[in-house]
Amino acid sequence: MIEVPPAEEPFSLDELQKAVRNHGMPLEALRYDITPAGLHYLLIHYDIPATDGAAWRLDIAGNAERHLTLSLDEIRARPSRTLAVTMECAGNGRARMANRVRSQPWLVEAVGTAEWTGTPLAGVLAEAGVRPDSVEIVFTGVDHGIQGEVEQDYQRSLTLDEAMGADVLLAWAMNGQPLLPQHGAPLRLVVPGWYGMTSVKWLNRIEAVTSPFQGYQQATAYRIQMSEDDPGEPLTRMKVRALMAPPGIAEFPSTNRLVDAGAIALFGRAWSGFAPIVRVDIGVDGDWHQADLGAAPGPHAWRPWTWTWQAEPGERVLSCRATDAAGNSQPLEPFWNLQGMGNNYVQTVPVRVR
Ligand SMILES: Nc1nc2c(c(=O)[nH]1)N[C@H]1C(S)=C(S)[C@@H](COP(=O)(O)O)O[C@H]1N2
Ligand SMILES: [Mo]
Repeated sequence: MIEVPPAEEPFSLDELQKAVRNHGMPLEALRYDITPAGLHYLLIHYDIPATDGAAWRLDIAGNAERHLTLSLDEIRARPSRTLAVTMECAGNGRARMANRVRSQPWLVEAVGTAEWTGTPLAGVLAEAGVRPDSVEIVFTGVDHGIQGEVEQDYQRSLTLDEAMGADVLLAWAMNGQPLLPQHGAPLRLVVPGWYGMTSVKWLNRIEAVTSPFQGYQQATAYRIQMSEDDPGEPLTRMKVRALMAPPGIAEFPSTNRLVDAGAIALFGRAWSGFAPIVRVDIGVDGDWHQADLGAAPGPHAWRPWTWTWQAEPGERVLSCRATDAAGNSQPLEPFWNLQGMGNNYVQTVPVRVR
């Protein structure tokens, strides 16, 4: 059952424990095209499992001509690609929602962009001879735990069409280094454009199935539901979003920012899993100005934006709002849904100008 705390309830120790284990990307790291691995956000449901690259095997089974068992060396010997991929947690933004669910309490930092190196999943599925009447491919990680009173391996599925996409990778490297334990060593799935839950870490089993997968992380979690009885809509691709690097200097331990009056070079990044970013607007106390866009480090990665603010003394609220080529833009307020998913509301940054 999903627990919904009342509106003004303070954060619980369970939420604090989740927040310290699963850190966000400090927003000053928006300066990097590719997020250094240690600054990339992290989301782990259960425990980081013990995996040993030498003993580890990947099984490919189910509705296929051949059952394959591959070692890490055999996978690394396959054709490889490196893609810059922006990844965001579907629960990003949850913490600002009134009546929030007790889960990972993200503000807005659950994002990062890494260069993932791996072999296209499609080649491995073809080698196994996945039969065309397969409707989905199920991915299983070795991590195991309990969620919603269901004991489970971490599992997600993709339709056969999505799984055969040329850019879906079985990745063994992040930013040119072997995967770190917390990011899924020795092998993970990377599904560009989708919210992070799809990119199964510590991957050790792939199975072709002939009916839609009904596992917990697919059928119960990661859905936009309005009540417990509402089956809801599944989260898939990342909704459009822009973020701003915090201007000026920080005031520890509050989140306040202090800047000197005059020209301030604001910058940040924007992404969407649906279409390229075509526009970012910067708000100053509710007046909007169009930012300049730079080049994304790749077709699946965020696009940088810049804008020069003539800061005048006083208390100001900055914001940024992205629009993609499909015409999607961000809402100004968080919207309530049971699990607090897909909350791509506009970020606001209070700043004191002196
Ligand atoms: N096996 C496994 N894979 C997983 C998870 C997990 O808990 N277990 N978390 C998922 C979620 S919800 C997200 S947002 C991404 C986070 O990837 P990262 O920690 O490398 O940033 O991993 C996904 N893959
Ligand atoms: Mo996530």
